[in-house]
Amino acid sequence: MSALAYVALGSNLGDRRAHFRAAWEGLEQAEGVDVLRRSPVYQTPPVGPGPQEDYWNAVVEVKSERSAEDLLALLQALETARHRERTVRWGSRTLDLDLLLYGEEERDDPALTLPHPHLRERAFVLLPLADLLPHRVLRGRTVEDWLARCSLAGIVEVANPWG
Ligand code: A4P
Ligand code: MG
Repeated sequence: MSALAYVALGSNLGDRRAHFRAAWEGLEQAEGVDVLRRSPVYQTPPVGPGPQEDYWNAVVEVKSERSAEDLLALLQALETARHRERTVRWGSRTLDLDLLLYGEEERDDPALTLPHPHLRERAFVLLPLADLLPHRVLRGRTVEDWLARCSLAGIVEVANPWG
């Protein structure tokens, strides 16, 4: 059994390019994960408390032979490898890897909610997801329809982000 899964990357602390590259390489090298496509990278104004740097955000499409739990465990290990510290909720972070979608799976477990709980309201995830999967339906609307309801103020594409 394998599933198409979508992973959101976010970073606003330290060397964002290096964190993104490490995430990309970590996924490429992981057993049971095939990286298929990556979205453009966007620089996005922070959503959350206090003064924070702008984020880089992107979405990566993978084919996963791993279960959803195993894939999340891999993402958390890759975050930890970039010295991610969990202090302030929605605060600055070196690297945030969220599992947005895992096949068609839906579940409400707080340890792993699918689709990702905030997916439908956040331009910083919907924009890169719409680049890869515009027509996927979430709760009665397509990804691009959800995106059309969000403000894109302050969001710009990063030139040559992986270079
Ligand atoms: N968890 C449950 N479901 C999932 C899932 N589908 N994917 C649990 C990943 N994790 C999931 O996550 C907290 C808990 O969520 C974990 O224990 C996991 O089991 P976390 O990564 O430790 O904490 P967090 O990221 O600080 O919290 P949260 O609520 O996930 O924050 P978000 O939603 O990731 O938001 N502004 C911009 N512009 N760009 C950003 O990327 N990111 C955030 C963080 C805030 N503002 C931002 C951005
Ligand atoms: Mg997170």
